[in-house]
Amino acid sequence: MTEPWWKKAVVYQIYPKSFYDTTGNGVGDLRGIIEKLDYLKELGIDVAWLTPIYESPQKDNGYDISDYYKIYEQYGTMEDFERLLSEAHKRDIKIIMDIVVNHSSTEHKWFKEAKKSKSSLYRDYYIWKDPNPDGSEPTNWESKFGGSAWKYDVETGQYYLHLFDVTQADLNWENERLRQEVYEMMHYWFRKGVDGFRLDVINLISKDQEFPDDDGTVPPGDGRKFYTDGPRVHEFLQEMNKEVFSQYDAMTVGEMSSTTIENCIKYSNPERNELSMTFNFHHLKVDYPNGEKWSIADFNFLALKRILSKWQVEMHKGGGWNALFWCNHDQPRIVSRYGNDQEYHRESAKAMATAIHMMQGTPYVYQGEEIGMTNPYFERIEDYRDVESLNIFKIKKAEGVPEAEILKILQSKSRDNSRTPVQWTDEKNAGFTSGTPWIPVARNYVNINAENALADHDSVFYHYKKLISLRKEYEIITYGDYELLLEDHPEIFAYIRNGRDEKLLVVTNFYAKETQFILPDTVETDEYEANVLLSNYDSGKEFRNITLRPYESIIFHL
Ligand code: TEU
Repeated sequence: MTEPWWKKAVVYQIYPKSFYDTTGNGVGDLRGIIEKLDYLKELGIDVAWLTPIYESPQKDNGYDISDYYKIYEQYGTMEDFERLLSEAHKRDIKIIMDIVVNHSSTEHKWFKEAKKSKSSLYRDYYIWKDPNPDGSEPTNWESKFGGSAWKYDVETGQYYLHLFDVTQADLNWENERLRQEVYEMMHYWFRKGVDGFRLDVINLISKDQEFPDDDGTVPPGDGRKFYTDGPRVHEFLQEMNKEVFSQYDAMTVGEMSSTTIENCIKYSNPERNELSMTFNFHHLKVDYPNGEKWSIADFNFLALKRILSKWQVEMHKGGGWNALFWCNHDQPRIVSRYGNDQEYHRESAKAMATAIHMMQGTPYVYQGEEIGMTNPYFERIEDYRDVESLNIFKIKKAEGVPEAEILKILQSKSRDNSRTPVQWTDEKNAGFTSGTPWIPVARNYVNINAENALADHDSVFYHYKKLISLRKEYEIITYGDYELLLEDHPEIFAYIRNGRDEKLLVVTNFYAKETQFILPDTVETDEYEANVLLSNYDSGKEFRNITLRPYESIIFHL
């Protein structure tokens, strides 16, 4: 059986709002993406994932969809989208769309109809519950954006569920008609020629119909809610695969909020006919002390290595497939988070990339990551746009937390850290727009921008380009098994990828100080010199005992 095309693909995530604006309205658009397709081709990526571009009131920047069949007017027209698809395909770049079917916007016609009356044909497309006898919310569930997950509707005297913002009403997947509407919509986009979907919080769509209170038994550790990976989630995904995905040569990736390895093996093992692969976030919570995102803490390096390695080994063993990533539109920039965005900016940006790109799975590059874009370090709450960040600011302020302290936390953890405009040039607004950008540009765009990167062959850009090309050249990156080395070393992340008659030794110093790498005796090799496939310094061929410079990262081929 031929292997699916996406096992060797590298995906580039585009957050259209911040990618490139061609109209001067300060918001990125589809024509802007078309203009940058040659840049993406130069990088060598195979797939572009567009975060939601559908009609939306933009309360959550498009993750609140009010019409699944229309393009958000500030991004352009359906003709623009069809041209984008055609121009991307001409360059052998596939396009996957972001689909949000755990919830819709409360501006969606389904919800507007549902809200009118309990007997509405659309009422059961959503989750409505009577108040408790004392008038309180049906359960003690909390929204992931803070506050209760229930909103009372005076007109019909019931609450509706919203696991995210109050304007994002959860859809009722128990309703078969709703499910068929979703499948028909997916066919619509496949018939247009899209190559797959990223499915937003898809492991939340099945709720326990008893609607039990959260009794706190689920450890708070990683923000896991007991409504995660619900009772019928695999059944629904197998139905979705049978009704839709199985009819196309599609790539599908599920965003799995606070899930488990066992579930991700089930979601992505091809024998189960659910999804191609899964995003999990455990490696991006090692700077959440006691699972608390809204705090400031150094990342736990040993936990990071342990988690990434556990997922590599278990998913390989279970026949699952990982999406590999450091960044996305919800996460801070990795060079500011686990790297060093000051003295060792370039070395650490390259080191982070190498560490994750040589693993087994499909790598994702988030817009701007390929040039080492950093967090913007906003100093005023007025610069923030993210609904989650603004909600948290209000909640913490009401708790009496000093504003300066909240701003420090947002500088570290806000989703806006990754949503500032892509830095194309050192011109005004980083060449992103001729107007006023919807969110401020990070001040370091004068040095960190794509134009400079393309002109500098030692830039982060060309390091990513090389990593992407290595994946095409060396089968071992796709199929080799994985073994963590030096598990307890306080600075070094080292692993081996074992092929039939070859090895890849990937060694990274995660800190700004020299450290000694000594190859463990457990690694069987007769070689004393290795080929260096890629390094962020001028590393030599010696690999058994080497002094690693700050953030030195080397790929040895044995
Ligand atoms: O994210 C799911 C989600 O929970 C993340 O937003 C993140 O875990 C959250 O910030 C917790 O701190 C998806 C989308 O990626 C995100 O942009 C949307 O806001 C969210 O779903 C709702 O659609």
